[in-house]
Amino acid sequence: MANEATLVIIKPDGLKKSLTGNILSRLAETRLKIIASRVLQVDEKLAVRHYEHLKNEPFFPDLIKYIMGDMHGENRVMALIYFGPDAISKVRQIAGVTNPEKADPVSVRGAYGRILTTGLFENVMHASSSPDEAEREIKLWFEPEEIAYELYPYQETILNAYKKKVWK
Ligand code: DAT
Ligand code: MG
Repeated sequence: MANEATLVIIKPDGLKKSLTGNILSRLAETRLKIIASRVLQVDEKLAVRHYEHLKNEPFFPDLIKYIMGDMHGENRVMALIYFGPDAISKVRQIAGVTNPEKADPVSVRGAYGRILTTGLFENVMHASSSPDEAEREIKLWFEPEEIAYELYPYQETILNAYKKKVWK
């Protein structure tokens, strides 16, 4: 089994329902390593890029609102990278299938997800579904320096006019 990296996002409903501990405990069953984590607010640009493969779906506008936290008054998500043998399918197994009604009741989506009356699947967590998707998503959500492992090639560059926030 080859080592793989996969992106996990605990979505705003997961934070609102205080499920981060439960989900991380479930993911610990995989024996994979966490090699990055951050809590952040998702802006529209990141949301649209993350879900760009779904932009023609009727539920796309709701999906963007959902991941940005607009449906929960909760604009945080927790993003993590898990790494190890067969990481993608191990994490998808714990997550359960996309539709929470069809997901194994013991999976995270089966136990905690729901379907909104609009039809949107509110399914608590995201998990990458292929190595190519994982690489695309990880590069979208994390900088090389935020990952405690050299996953993909990077280069060093000097940015003179780079605006950076520093503590006062
Ligand atoms: P997954 O998150 O299992 O990889 P996906 O990438 O196809 O599934 O879709 C991303 C999210 O969009 C999914 O987690 C919930 C929502 N979604 C997908 N298909 C849907 C559908 N048919 N109806 C409502 N929401 C859907
Ligand atoms: Mg997907």
